Amino acid sequence: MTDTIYALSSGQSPAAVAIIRISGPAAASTLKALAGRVPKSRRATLQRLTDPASGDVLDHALTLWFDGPATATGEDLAELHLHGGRAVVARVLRTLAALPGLKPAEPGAFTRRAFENGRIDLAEAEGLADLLFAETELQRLSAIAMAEGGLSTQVVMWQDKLLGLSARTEALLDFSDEDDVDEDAGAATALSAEIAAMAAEVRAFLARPSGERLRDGIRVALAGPPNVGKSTLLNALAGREAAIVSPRAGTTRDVIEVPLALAGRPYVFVDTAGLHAGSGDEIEAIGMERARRVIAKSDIILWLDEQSASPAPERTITVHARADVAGREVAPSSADLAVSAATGEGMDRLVGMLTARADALLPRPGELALNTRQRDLLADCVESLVGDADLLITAENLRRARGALDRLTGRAGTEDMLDALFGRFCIGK
Ligand SMILES: Nc1nc2c(ncn2[C@@H]2O[C@H](COP(=O)(O)OP(=O)(O)OP(=O)(O)O)[C@@H](O)[C@H]2O)c(=O)[nH]1
Ligand SMILES: [Mg+2]
Repeated sequence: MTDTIYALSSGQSPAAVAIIRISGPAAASTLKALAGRVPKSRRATLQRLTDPASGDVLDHALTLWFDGPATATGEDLAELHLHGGRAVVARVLRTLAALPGLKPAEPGAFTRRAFENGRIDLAEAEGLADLLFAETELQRLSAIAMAEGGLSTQVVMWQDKLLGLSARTEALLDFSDEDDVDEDAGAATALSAEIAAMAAEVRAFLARPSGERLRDGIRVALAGPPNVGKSTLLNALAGREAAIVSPRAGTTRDVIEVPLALAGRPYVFVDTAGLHAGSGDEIEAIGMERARRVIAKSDIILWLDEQSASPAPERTITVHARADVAGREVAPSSADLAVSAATGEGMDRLVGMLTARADALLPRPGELALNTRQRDLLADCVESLVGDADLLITAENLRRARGALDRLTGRAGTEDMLDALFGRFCIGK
């Protein structure tokens, strides 16, 4: 028998309203114990909640009752909309803890139950998780596409197609006509062509920008020689003193990461130690080594040096910094733009250039973006989508491709169905 779980589902108190959710078989008896009766399903009801042990009044709350299984968790579900004071919430949680069959929910337990009860699949659960952590509008749009089942719908279509291809392979195997080898070979070739077409379709989906950049931010390195204004530029972009700035060369030694949204795009700016040829001291050498690693891993490099070329020109915006300083008013042609963190000159243009580069790396608004897990499984699927002259091998390849798609949604539906289907009878026999 499953436990009934409960948790504060709204933000931290104090707040105007606090929502406690209760999901599981004892949700109805819990509501009855607290409010005297279970209100009408799906109708907000004002009820007086009391502690059944002491008779103390807990709160006058709006209660909601959803009878399962057509609920968010797939179970009976109750919501208590309490006054959001700390003591109110603490006392109600304590009262719930004392009731039989109830236990506090682990993180994600409500969503987990929704998955286990078939209300959502894995890809949708991942979308929900992203939605909760979305900080920019772009992240929200992509997460909602995933949570609404955008990827799942696509996967179901591929699963259907694969099932059809599998069934045809099995049929060819069973009906293979030893007298007409040519006809069999022709059918196998046609099948292979269709499998290749499907592989191309999945591969095209894989070519989309990844969801990680959208979720974690585009990594932008601030790099170049010492004392050119890297940290000052970071602070100007961030609008706060994130990094120490000083007239001394070699001020920044370690790597400083600052997550930042600019023009609605998520970034992580990474300030680095100035690079120079001199030996310097040991700590400086370590700092430079770290800077090189940051540069290697960055999506975009803001290279604050027009004398030397960036180590990765294709990912670089060359910045002529400190453009307000006497003698630096004119940017050399090697620079993409001139900026001054002191006067703000060129800052809008810099953000514009970053936005253009970011948009090439990020999914379009509302476009589905795959995370690493989904990407790996789709890659497995593509790898298995190969037709072979030996139909037994083709059948096995298709089975593996189906397995990858099943793992993507966390549902082994098609595999179960095929086992049942092909286990019961054999075509042609
Ligand atoms: N006038 C003017 N001075 C600037 C500007 N940007 C930076 N500076 C000055 O240049 C000096 C070096 O700036 P930093 O931001 O510390 O340079 P950095 O590249 O981070 O230096 P390291 O960390 O030592 O490699 C400081 O004295 C800053 O005040 C600017 O846009 N205008
Ligand atoms: Mg610095």
